[in-house]
Amino acid sequence: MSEQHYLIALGGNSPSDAGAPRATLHAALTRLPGMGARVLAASRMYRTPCFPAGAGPDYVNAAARLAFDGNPAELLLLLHELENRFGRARVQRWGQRTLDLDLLAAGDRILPDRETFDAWQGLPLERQMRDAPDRLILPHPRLHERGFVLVPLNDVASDWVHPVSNLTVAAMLAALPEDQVAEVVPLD
Ligand code: A4P
Ligand code: MG
Repeated sequence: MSEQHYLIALGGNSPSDAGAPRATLHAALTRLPGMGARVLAASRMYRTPCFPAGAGPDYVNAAARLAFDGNPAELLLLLHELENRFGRARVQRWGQRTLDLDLLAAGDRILPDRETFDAWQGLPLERQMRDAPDRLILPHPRLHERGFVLVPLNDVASDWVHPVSNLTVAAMLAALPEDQVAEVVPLD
């Protein structure tokens, strides 16, 4: 398979053996090339309040644009390997984590199909918090509604077009409530 372009999100809100979340995210980005994923662009690091509010410490979030010679499932496996390397324990869904790596998009592909994507995107909040998909959904069904995803993503892929809404990252970000954007604060 020829090289594909991917967008990923990075987040963490508890320390790993690499240090504080910011150091963990840096360490994860540094390891990607050795695993076959070239980092074409990496965003700034941001401090973001935990969502849902009060569920844990602030997060550090970032995003990156990657080139990878493999399919989305292969890249997700690699991301899970990295999560494991930095000691992520899946104790509670949406609980504290040392490193969360989400695949946001693979070009303009919709996976596994439009119907499944629509079902996950339309899920009410309490079901989102309870149920995790057992297969890869792309684009990530929540990316358009999260400041902690869109602000970093705008650093590296402001003109990427969402294949379902046809909106660019910049346009999705402009559609978010101002207070949600203001609470995403660059660390440097
Ligand atoms: N899966 C399906 N589609 C995808 C995809 N596009 N990317 C499957 C990654 N994984 C995908 O994910 C559960 C299952 O979803 C996986 O087995 C995979 O096959 P997970 O990473 O094990 O579980 P999770 O991290 O608890 O769920 P998820 O969906 O990644 O959680 P979210 O929605 O990312 O929420 N607040 C702030 N401020 N910043 C954050 O980064 N993150 C979360 C996690 C909550 N609050 C946050 C943040
Ligand atoms: Mg995840």
